[in-house]
Amino acid sequence: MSSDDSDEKRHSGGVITKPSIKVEKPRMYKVVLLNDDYTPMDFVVVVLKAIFRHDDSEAVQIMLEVHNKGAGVAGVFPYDIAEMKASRVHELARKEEHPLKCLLERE
Ligand code: TYC
Repeated sequence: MSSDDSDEKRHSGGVITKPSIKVEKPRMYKVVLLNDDYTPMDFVVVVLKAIFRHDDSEAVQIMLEVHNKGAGVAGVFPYDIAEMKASRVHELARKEEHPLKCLLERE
């Protein structure tokens, strides 16, 4: 590329214009964990640590929020990652025969 046709250097009437390259920010999705009466609290904490990389105190806090309010946000991610984490939650829960569920909510 020659030095005078790059986006950064293009200008009109002495005014430097913004580069015309469009960079969309990804839509973000909350993974919302749902309460139930049967999944053990310890298991929910393990899930929040293993799948959402929360530390022990964050994981306990989120688990208690879900337990007390009915739902709570485990994390916020671009769609593909949110979908993958929700699948891993359901897979782990099914394996251990717990009814734990989560859903995605667009931010
Ligand atoms: N309510 C469950 C219990 O009392 C604990 C629980 C917390 C279950 C969060 C699901 O997403 C959940 N054992």
